[in-house]
Amino acid sequence: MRVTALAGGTGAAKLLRGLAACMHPRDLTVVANTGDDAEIWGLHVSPDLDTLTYALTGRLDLARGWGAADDTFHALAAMGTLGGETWFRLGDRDLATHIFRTRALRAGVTLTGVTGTIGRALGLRIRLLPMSDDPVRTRLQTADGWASFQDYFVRGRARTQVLGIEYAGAEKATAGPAVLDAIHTANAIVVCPSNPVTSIGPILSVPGVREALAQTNAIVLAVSPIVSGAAVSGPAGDLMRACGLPVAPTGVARAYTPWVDLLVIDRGDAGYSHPILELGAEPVVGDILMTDRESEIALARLVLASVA
Ligand code: FO1
Repeated sequence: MRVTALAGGTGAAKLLRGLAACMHPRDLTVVANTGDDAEIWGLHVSPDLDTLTYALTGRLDLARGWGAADDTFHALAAMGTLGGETWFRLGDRDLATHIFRTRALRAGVTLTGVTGTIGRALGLRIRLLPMSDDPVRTRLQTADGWASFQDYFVRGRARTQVLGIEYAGAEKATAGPAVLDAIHTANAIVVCPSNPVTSIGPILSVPGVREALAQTNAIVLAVSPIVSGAAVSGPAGDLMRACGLPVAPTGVARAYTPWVDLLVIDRGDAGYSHPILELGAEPVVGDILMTDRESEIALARLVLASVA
């Protein structure tokens, strides 16, 4: 079975680790969010691409959920001594990835191309595709004006109330060269339990992606990132509220209708099954919290059994 997943960073990485353990990695394509990408110290940082690459090659710092394991922060400290910016913590090992990517982009290589090169060098066995080679940037409107995602999330610690969201550049962007084909030719599409607004939303904003999801013959399954009325991690709850979506599995269903076929929800949220059906998706009830490798694999098995 060929599976194409839509993914953000940390939450997605857990399910993808499970899927990669349950199927031939060659049959797994991941379309990743690049709406969080930022320029830090003049370098192109792609947090979700790197989180997924590190997680699927055993290099992720599991405690933080981002950056490389066993990293040090000597360059960051030196930057601080110089009076440079240190609010976005780039580790020393991680820095090599950003320098390598930035040099390739400046030499004219596409983001898809350099993501493939980095993945091959690190032993990544699945196919990882940025959603677009063009800049699409998630921006959040607060009382102080518009902020980039990393300004809101890391610098501002996601504490400011969000009034609006935009995906700047989306209308002019083209989907990555293999992205639409990966949606059309898959047997199943898996929307990872990522933030519907700032992780999956940017992917959906790329022209052609929603249409491909609506037209594909693949069965489309999403896993809810909301359990018991709150996001499993991160600011998904606040951001869904800001978009007028209920912070509940029904809010996730609303974000993904009319193209989602199945929505996997937590056992404790089984009471939402009927409203989900009314929204046009079929609920699948299971244990969806991934706290260790076994639960990642168990959820991956449930996902694969549901789409089979
Ligand atoms: N998240 C933080 O909360 N603080 C950081 O200093 C930080 C640095 C960082 C460096 C590289 C990288 O790839 C990710 C990093 N993140 C950091 C994570 C991050 O930006 C977000 O988790 C994602 O954008 C959300 O998917």
